[in-house]
Amino acid sequence: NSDGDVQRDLDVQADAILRRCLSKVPVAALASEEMREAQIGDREAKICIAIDPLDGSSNIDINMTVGTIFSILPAPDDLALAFHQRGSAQLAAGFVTYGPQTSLVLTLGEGVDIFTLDRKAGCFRLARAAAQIAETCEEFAINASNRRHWDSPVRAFVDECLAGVEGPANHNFNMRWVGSLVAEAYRILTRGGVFLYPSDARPGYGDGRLRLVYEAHPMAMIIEQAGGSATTGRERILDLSAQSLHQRVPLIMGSSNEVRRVEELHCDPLLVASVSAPLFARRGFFRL
Ligand code: AFP
Repeated sequence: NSDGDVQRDLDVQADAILRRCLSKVPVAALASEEMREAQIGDREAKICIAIDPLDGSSNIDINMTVGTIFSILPAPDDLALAFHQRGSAQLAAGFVTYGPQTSLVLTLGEGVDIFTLDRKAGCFRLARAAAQIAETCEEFAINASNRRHWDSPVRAFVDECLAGVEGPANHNFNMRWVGSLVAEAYRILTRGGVFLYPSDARPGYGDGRLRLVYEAHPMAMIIEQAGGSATTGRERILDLSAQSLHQRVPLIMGSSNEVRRVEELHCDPLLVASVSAPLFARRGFFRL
């Protein structure tokens, strides 16, 4: 696509299906991961929509859960500013997972409800009302192969998770990494957890991998509406507004206690040093 991602047939087909459906309802402006620019539609309409038509599409060949993410915003007077609004301006957000169940996760700003598709009846049935994320968690999700590229606060947080009950966290963690944001988010809504896709030192990953407008903003609204938190490590995701449509942003989201710990480590270099020092001494790389 325009931002350099490998496009798969299903990415393009999902985008076409969604745009065809959305052409039948009043939408003032539509933005998609698969479109270079936003499209202006019905100028009298009251909403603008941003979509990631098929998130996780690198998992299609391995039959792993993928999904559609959407963000619904108010239509500003100047539609050129439609997708430069703060995340907190969103009217609604949601995602659909195509996995063992086809589920719709939806917030209209008053909590998060989860629906499951009933194919026979051709409708989504309410499976879980007012989903809540546990305040603390025992599961973290990060692509650990990038450890050498992370900033020290992220490395310190993951080291604390790995130290488990023997470290400052005082409890053990399990680890998951699906490579599909919608699957990670659904798991966090189901049993808590913290997801990290931070910025890292790889070329092009200075702001991480995930897009602000149609991935991080909608996910942040959902996670906060379910009692969790979503941050870059330094700033609340919903306080941010995009300068460009496909702008990337570091995303740490999930159980509020663990997200708060990541923020503490980002704001306090001395804390990072105190956490990291014992690990170095134990490993013996550097005698302190
Ligand atoms: P694709 O849509 O290209 O599969 O990317 C999915 C994604 O944006 C997000 O859903 C995953 O959490 C993340 O990428 C996985 O990225 P890595 O492959 O770098 O772990």
